[in-house]
Amino acid sequence: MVNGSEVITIERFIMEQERLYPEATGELSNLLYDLCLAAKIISRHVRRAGLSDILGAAGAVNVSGDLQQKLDLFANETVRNSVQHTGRVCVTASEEDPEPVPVPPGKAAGKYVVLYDPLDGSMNIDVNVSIGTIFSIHKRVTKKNGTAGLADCLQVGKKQIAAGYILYGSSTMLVYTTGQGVHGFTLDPTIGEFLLSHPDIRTPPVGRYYSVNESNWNRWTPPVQRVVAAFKNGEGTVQPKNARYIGSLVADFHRNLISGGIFLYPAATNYPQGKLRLLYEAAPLAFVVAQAGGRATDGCRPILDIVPASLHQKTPLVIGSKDDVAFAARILSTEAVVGAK
Ligand code: AHM
Ligand code: MG
Repeated sequence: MVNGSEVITIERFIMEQERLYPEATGELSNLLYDLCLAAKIISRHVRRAGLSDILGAAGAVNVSGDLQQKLDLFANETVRNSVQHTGRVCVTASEEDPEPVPVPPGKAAGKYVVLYDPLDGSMNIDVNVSIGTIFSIHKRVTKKNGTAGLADCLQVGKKQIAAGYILYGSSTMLVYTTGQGVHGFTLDPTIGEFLLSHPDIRTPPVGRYYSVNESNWNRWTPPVQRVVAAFKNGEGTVQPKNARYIGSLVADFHRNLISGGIFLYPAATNYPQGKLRLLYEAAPLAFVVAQAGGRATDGCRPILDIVPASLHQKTPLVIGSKDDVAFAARILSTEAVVGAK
């Protein structure tokens, strides 16, 4: 925790982590700083959202059919511009771009791939509720001398090099992992620095909360209904939990990460593959939660084991405290098989 004058900036923290790896070139550290810069710029805009003419829909519809908000577009460009011109990244892919965006010809292409959801929970922008940015970093897999593209983006979650999110909540926080635990930083707006506030986050094995959009009840399969009913009313060793649902994945996930809980966005008749996207929502948060001692599944497989087939692929998502996710996975995988017979 930050106390008195002993503050640890994110820059110092990342540098100290890097020193643990003599072979590190510093490129990943610099890429993380690039993302910090994007976070600060987006945060500044989010904080001024009610004051400037940036509220409301931009009028376009993205590849998932959502109405794009102006802040979504701003955040999308901001992240891309922050990482694409430094020679550390070869391609980016975002919820708001239909195709991967390689670094422009003539610019140096680096060894990293950045996938991101620029502004998650965007329907909450206009009502002043927490929103976030999610990012996932992979290493390039295509040859250095060609143009990077889709093949670099379609990588299994367990190959992520780093992942994290920025939460624009009552304060702005950046939480990330490089596979060495999960660390959280809070932006001090008076000095413009992210300061270490939550070192080595561990999520409780059993959560206090369950988070799901229960208005979808009649669209769920019986196994999903049984799981949600168990978290609501208790079943066997599962104690009843408190319900909390913000409708911004980052915010719901963050609360559950810190306090313990389970977030579910299962498949439903209106979302046969689930609603959330594998590459830039589910997989990065699955990496974070795994590093904090939690779990994530689509009901049958660990999220980190799913091999993506397309850029904007959706997945059912059950994520959070490990015992709660294990309970859900047990019912979802066995009852789904019984139901299919
Ligand atoms: P998006 O805002 O990036 O499109 O993300 C989708 C959001 C998630 O943040 C959230 O968990 C979910 O959609 C809420 O969906 P619903 O309104 O169906 O409960
Ligand atoms: Mg999203």
